[in-house]
Amino acid sequence: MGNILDKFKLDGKVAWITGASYGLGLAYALAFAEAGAKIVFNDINQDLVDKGLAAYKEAGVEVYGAVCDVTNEEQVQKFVADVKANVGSIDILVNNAGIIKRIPMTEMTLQQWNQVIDVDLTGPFICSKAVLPDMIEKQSGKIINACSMMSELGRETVSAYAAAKGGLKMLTKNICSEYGQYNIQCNAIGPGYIATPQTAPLREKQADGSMHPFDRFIRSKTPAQRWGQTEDLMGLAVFLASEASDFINGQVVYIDGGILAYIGQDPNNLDESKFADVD
Ligand code: NAP
Ligand code: GCO
Repeated sequence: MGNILDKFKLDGKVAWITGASYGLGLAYALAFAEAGAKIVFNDINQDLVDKGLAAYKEAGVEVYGAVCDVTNEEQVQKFVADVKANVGSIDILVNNAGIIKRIPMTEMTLQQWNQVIDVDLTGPFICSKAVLPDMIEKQSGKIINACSMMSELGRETVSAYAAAKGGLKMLTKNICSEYGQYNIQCNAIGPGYIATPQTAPLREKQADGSMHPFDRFIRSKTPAQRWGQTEDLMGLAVFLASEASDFINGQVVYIDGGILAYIGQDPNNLDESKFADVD
């Protein structure tokens, strides 16, 4: 047996990370590139794709990027065909693109509900369906879904998001069940509360300069007493994308600083002086 670290290498693999202009998707892509993969990404509009291209260029990573709405099957099929023609067939898919709408359920419109379900649950269905045929033909493939604390827990105002992420957990298990026979592994990353633009509203300082109540609350529910950083997730992403995880399938791996293991403490007991600014 060679060096065990060779099992974590992604050399020669084509990795597609959806919605990867910034945030967690960008972090996954940079980690995959460092592990040897060729990176392809999409985002919802050209401005975001350009933002992503600039970020990858600054990081010294050559990528293929294009506009593609993950809820539009025609755009997704074309994106996958263009990638196959220009880069190669996709070996690794990270269904990262996602949105959230924080609205009390009784005030949420059906359109708002459908928008979240379409991106966060139907999008991964569309993208996975587009890459599976080549993975089946190659008898090899990795699909990694972006689950969440809300794949296990509910909270006020995120009904559509929790329903989508709960459904995504089961889609992960079903892709495993249906395509594991072709040496295709479908797992999910379940991040805790990570400091990205998506969670920025939950960390904004109050007018008087004090912590956002939700910031204090989440720290009281997290043994690490901190928000996750995108860097915290990179190692797990590479692991799930590599041959090191070939016998792991249908799992959601939670990377949450201990939230799901901990009943939490009184937020008022927290020593705020210990907290470095998150971002
Ligand atoms: P983010 O900062 O909001 O980035 C999401 C990316 O997906 C954005 O570039 C977004 O574009 C793009 N996107 C949205 N709709 C799309 C569509 N229809 N087609 C293509 N791209 C689309 O989110 P994040 O915090 O990096 O999170 C990434 C994923 O991890 C999401 O699925 C999220 O639910 C999940 N997650 C995040 C956390 C966290 O604490 N941050 C924790 C658990 C799970 P726009 O800028 O136009 O929205
Ligand atoms: C929220 C947050 C969470 C995180 C993440 C937690 O409003 O509660 O946005 O949903 O994004 O999904 O794992």
